[in-house]
Amino acid sequence: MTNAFAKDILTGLRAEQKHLPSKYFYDDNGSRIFQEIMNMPEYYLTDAEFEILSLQCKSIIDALQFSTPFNIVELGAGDGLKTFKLLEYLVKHNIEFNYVPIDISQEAMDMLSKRLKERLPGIHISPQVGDYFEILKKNKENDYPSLLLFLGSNIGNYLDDKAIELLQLFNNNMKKGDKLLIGIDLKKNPIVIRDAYDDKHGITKRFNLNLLLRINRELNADFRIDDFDFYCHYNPITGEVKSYIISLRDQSVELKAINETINFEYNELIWTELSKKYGLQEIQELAENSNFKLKTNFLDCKHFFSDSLWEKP
Ligand code: AVJ
Repeated sequence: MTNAFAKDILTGLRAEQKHLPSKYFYDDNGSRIFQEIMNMPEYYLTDAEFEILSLQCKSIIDALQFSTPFNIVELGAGDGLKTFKLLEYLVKHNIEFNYVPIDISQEAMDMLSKRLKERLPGIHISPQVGDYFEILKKNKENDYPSLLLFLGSNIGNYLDDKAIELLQLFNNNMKKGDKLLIGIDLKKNPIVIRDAYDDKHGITKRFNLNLLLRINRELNADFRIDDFDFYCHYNPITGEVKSYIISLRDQSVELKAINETINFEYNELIWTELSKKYGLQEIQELAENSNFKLKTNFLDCKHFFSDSLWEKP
């Protein structure tokens, strides 16, 4: 097989229970649709985390108990808007730090450093494009302490075992006393959660179906978008939002670039995403299971979201 994308898509579509990895949502179109999602009033996660980082930046920085200077390493920085208030606080109070945003998109990193240098003159910023762990490994050799940021509830996309595996990898690439601030969406009234993912304007549906358009383009496939729909379900007991694409007909799709045909039954599902919600007790367990010590959960006023501060002991 030529590339990882083709391989992952084919593995998912050939499985008994079809599935597609949500990480492939984010091509240029998908990233734009995700911006639309973040702007929806129903998608409370963005506002909740923005509130925490705006109103509690002093408490968060005090809780680090770092000597200066220190590093702030952000995994998947994107447009960096979430972090702005935190960075602004540090610059305004002349606290010395180096900001290291990491993302897979060179374009996003160029935009981010340009905008930050304009809005926060004097900021030290060293953007990095590429593999998280390569960059974290290098950062471990750095003499100064580091705060890792893994925001936006991105951890919610990982099944339990995978989440622990990822967090242990972060842990292995940190120094004793380094901190991780991790954004985690909390269990809450299930209606609120359902409305955030099953929005009535169909933006989340477009976000999911865009993955089929990406497969059409990159693997020369012939998915007919109108013959598929979107379904998602929140289970308030497990905290799992699961998203699916439904085949509205018995049909077959050709992936011409790799010479494959996939058959879909009437009403067959393709699982596309997990967005897990946690209780506070589960956050404690997640921290322990990945060898961290939980210091503080910083919650928004509605208690919808936590930016949880963990230490490597
Ligand atoms: C970017 C993974 C945090 O799961 O809430 C938004 C992506 N999916 N609406 C999430 C998403 C559907 C989002 N994360």
